[in-house]
Formats: sequence, C-alpha cells, structure tokens
Amino acid sequence: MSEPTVKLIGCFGSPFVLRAEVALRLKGVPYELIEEDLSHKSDLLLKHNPVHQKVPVLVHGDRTAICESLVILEYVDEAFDGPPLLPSEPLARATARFWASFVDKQVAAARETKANLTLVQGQLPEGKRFFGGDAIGYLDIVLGGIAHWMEMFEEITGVPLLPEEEHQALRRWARAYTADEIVRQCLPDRDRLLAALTPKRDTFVSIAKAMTTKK
Ligand SMILES: N[C@@H](CCC(=O)N[C@@H](CS)C(=O)NCC(=O)O)C(=O)O
Repeated sequence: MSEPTVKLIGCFGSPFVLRAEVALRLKGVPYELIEEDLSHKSDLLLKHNPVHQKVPVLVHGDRTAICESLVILEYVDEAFDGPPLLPSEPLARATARFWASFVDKQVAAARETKANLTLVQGQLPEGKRFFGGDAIGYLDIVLGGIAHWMEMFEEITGVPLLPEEEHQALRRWARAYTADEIVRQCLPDRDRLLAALTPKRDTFVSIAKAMTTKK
C-alpha cells in the first residue's frame, strides 16, 4: 500500500512555514508545497484551517488537517520515522516546549525581543552547535524561523539587532543553522525575500529603534 501523501499549504517567506518544511525534510518525508496567496485565500486553506485561516497547514492523506506550526512539528515528530525532533526524556521535552512557547510569545512579537533572545541564548548547551545538541532539534526549528529574517531585517534597516559582542553564541548558532544542508533547501530565496521586505523598511526601522533603545 502506498504511503498517504503529505501536502503543506504555505506561502513564500513565512518563518512559520519554514518550521514545518525543515521538520519534514529532516524526517525525510516527501511533501507537496502548495503556495498560498494570502491576499486571496483559497478555498483549500479556508476549508482546512477555518479557525485561524493561516499557513502552515499540513494535510496528511485524507486525514483532518493539522494547523499551527508548533502542533505540526509535534505531529511530524510522532507520525514519521527519522531523527527525533523533541528529546525523549520528559523533563528535556517539557523544557524544549517551554522555550518554544517563549519564543513564539515573547520573542517574535515583543518589545523586549533582545533581552528575551538573551534568555533563549542561555539554553544553548555548552560546547554544542544546536539547542538540540549535536543535531538540529525542536527548539532549533522553532527559533530557526527568526535566524534568517533577523539577518535580513538588519540588512534592510542598517540597525544591528544582535551585535556579535552581545550575542556571540546566538549568532554562531544562527550561522550554523542557516548553513545546514537541509535547512538551506527550505530557506526562501534571499533576493525575493529582500524585494518583498524592503518596501516595509520604514516600519522595520521604527521596530528596530524601539528594540534597541535602552529604557
Ligand atoms: N501561530 C501560527 C502563526 C502562523 C502565521 O501567522 N502565518 C501567517 C503567514 S507568516 C499567515 O498565514 N497570515 C495570514 C493572516 O494573518 O491572515 C503558527 O505558528 O502557525
């Protein structure tokens, strides 16, 4: 019997979609990426994610769709063979989930992004390249959405959000993450992303100033 197909409803340049793609590729799961135009949401998206109407959405065979990137990561980890994303030990799993939720709520959308990233940086295991240790794991994938965008954000605004001297470990991690062979296959094209983000430069500069001004 053939394996049920995996479809990922996504859109260009989304850090949340990137999470789902990296997880699928690390597990070696073939998938079809359906690129959504979020200004004209398709019936497919509205049918599969009627609650939030957001991407990513994972459709596995004829099963109900799975929505929300963190839920998708856990589903992919449990439903498919391949390298584990979450640690196996309960306390380490709970800790990874805590920091993933922290990244979503306190880093991606907060004014205290810089200080909160310092807290996240403290979770890098001593002498290891990734939050998952020697291999990319759940928290790497969750934070990985930010790594690529942060660099782009700095280039567009000219404001260093994470100066090397303050966030050396995190910058080293971001470089290792975005240089990973599997991650690179999923990263949005740099020039296309730059072209999409540059018109929002003024907004980004205001955000960057708010983030870097010491209170
Ligand atoms: N919490 C969601 C966030 C997903 C999200 O914000 N997706 C954006 C694209 S980056 C989206 O679909 N936006 C459409 C909208 O807000 O209507 C997740 O983790 O999956």
